[in-house]
This record gives sequence, structure tokens and C-alpha cells, in this order.
Amino acid sequence: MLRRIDEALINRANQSLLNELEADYAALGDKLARQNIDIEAITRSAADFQIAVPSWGTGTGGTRFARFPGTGEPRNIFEKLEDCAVINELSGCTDSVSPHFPWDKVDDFSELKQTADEYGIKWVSVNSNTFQDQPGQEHSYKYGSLSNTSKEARELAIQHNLDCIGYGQQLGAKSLTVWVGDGSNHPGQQHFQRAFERYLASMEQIYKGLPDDWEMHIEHKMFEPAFYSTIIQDWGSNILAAMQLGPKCKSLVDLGHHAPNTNIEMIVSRLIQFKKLGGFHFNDSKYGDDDLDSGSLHPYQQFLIFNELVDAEYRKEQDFNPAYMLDQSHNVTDPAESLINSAIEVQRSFVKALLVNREALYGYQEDNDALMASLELKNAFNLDVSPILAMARYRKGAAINPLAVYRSSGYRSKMAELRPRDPNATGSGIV
Ligand SMILES: [Mn+2]
Repeated sequence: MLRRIDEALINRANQSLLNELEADYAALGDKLARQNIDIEAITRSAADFQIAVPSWGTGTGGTRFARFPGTGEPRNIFEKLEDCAVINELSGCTDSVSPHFPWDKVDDFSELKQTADEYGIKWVSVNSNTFQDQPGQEHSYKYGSLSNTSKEARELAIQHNLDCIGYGQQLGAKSLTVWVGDGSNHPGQQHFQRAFERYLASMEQIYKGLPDDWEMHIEHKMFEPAFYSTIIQDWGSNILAAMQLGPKCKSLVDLGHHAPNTNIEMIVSRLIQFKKLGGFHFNDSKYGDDDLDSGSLHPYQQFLIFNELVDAEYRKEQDFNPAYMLDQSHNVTDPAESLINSAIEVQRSFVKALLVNREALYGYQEDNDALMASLELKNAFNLDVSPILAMARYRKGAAINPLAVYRSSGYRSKMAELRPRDPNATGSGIV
């Protein structure tokens, strides 16, 4: 097993914090026991919770205005994988990576898979990129990809998605996430129905190329890079497309891809009900697709989403297995630090949702007791579950205080020496 962070460093740091953690954990355990909640069961669930890291999130993101790269950033997928291993070793809850092609394309996928295996990292959903032209590309995506009026451009986009499935198969992935930047900037520019028909016809070709045990996830986004209309602008178009394409096609919810104040948890409920929830891109936002760190602004919204997810698990909903992934753009922080912190913030929402007394909540709902129903949720949200998260990490050999260990390891400054910046490097964290 390959490692990036010295186990002895983690162990030393953990030993210095263990007494304090055990005391906090025991106190929380007593408190939960009074509510008939077994803290050990919650801690086991916390330890099982895993969220994927996006390969593109390991580098500094950027805006339309500028990108301010940090030092020691990964320059290729092998180096991104190294940083993902660091994030997992410290957080204990990110054992998979989601790659993006062609950014992460390599000549030898078996070498990439083997390296990931040695780090104990799995590959999950592969992402296609038809929102920018590649050097020398014959048919441009300027006016769209899968919905382009040009048959040649559409075929190029279809083939790229089929190629992505092939790369993913070599890595052991089981799903393809399709987000397209297709849309229009002017009223009248595009015939809505014809464009959607072209998109669906293209997606049918990709769907036919899915292996039997694969899923295809469609990601909706209401604006950007097209600012008047987008082809899959919201969950309505998304679920329509997913229903049209077939049972292996599901919808993916990126939290930032909605208008401010949208009731995302209710969208999640609808997708669960119709067996169309494929997965998530977690992030947070204030105004638009800001791609801010998960839970940094709206932790209650994130909790309410997990309330729906845990409820579906509690009800043993059939065919319910959404993929969890972060999708953030880190502009002013060390991406590894943000990803560690964000993964834990998502795990925190999951754990808090486990504390809700489902039967009590159903009772309040049946009795139309609005206040007690909302307090059942709010009381779970208000409880500090940090000792559970820290204990889950400690028992897995991860860090009780991951950020402190990361900083004391000097990882980034070591990488700054080993990874001199490539002046031609591009790529932002916006997806
Ligand atoms: Mn996304």
C-alpha cells in the first residue's frame, strides 16, 4: 500500500488529541443514549460514508477574470491522484476519484488504475467534456455539442462520450456523467424543441454504448456558459431526458446549478420517488454557480438534502444508490484543505440526518404538528457531531484533526519543489 502522509505523523498527532476526544465522545454518547440513539451505530455509519473527489478540484480553480494558481499544484492525473490520496488518508471519507476527459486522458490506463489501487483509491463516474474545443478539433462546439445543428459536431461529441465510457471501463468506473454547455445567448437563436430533440437523439447513441452494469447521469444547469437558455436547464428537462432515455439514465444534482432559494431538497425527493436520482455534485453558492466550499454558506440546506437521503434509506427505497461527489472551485484556499474540510462537512450533514427520529417525525407530519416536525429536524441539525466524525476518522487511521496534520506535514511546500509550475497549464475548476 502506497502512502503520501507518514502514518507516524498522523499517529503522533492523534495521540495528543485522544484523551480530549474520548471525553467529548463519551459525553455525546450519554446525551444520545438519553434519546435512545446508539452512538456506536452512528459512528459506524459515519465511517462507512464516502464521497468522491473531483480530479479537477485538486488544482486552483478560476473565474472568468483570472486564475491565481498556488504552488505545488498537480500537473497531470497522476499528481492529482497523489493529492486525492492525501485527502483520503487524512479525512478517511474520500476513497474515490472522479476523472474528467480529455483532461485526465493517459496513454496507459492500466498504469493509472494500478497506481490508484496502490493508494486504495477507486475510480467513480467519468466526466466528458464537450464544452470546449480541443486543439485541432475539426468541428467546433461553439454552437453546442450534442445538440449542435451540425451533424459532424454532434457525432464528435457522441464519440467522445463513448470514448469516455471506454476509459472508465479500463479504470473500473461504473457511470458516465454528462454535462453540456449547449444553449443560447439570444432569444430566438435556437429552436428549443429541435435543439432538445437533437440532444436526445445524441444521448440515445451514448446510452446504447453503456455497458449493462453502468449508469449515465445527466447534470442540469440553468445558465453559463450560455446565458439565455441551456439545453438541460433544470431538473424538469433533466428528468424528462432521463425518463426518455431509459432506466440506466438518471439525474445528477449539482447544488450550485439552481436559482438562489430553490428548494433543492424537494427536487431530491421527487427524483428519489421516480428512481431517477443518480448522484450529487456538492458545493455551496450565494448568487449562482459559485462553486464555493460545501456547507460553507448553507449548512442547513445541505442537512435538509441529507434528511431526504437518509429518509429514503430508512424507508428502504428500491434502486436507491446515489453517487456522492464534491464539485468545487477553490480560488483562494489550498485545494487539498478545502476538499478535506468539505468532504467532512458533507459527512457531517449525513450524520446529523441520521439523528432524526423518523417515526416521531412521521407522527408530527400525520398530526399536522408543524412546529414539532420542524424542531425534530432542527434539534438534529443543532447537535455538534464533531466527536463522532473525529472518532470515525481515528478508528480508520485517519487524522482526528486533518487540517492540522496536513499543515504540519509540509506537503504543499514539498510539492512546490517537486512540481515546478507548467507555464502552459490551463484548466479551471468550473464544471
Ligand atoms: Mn457539477
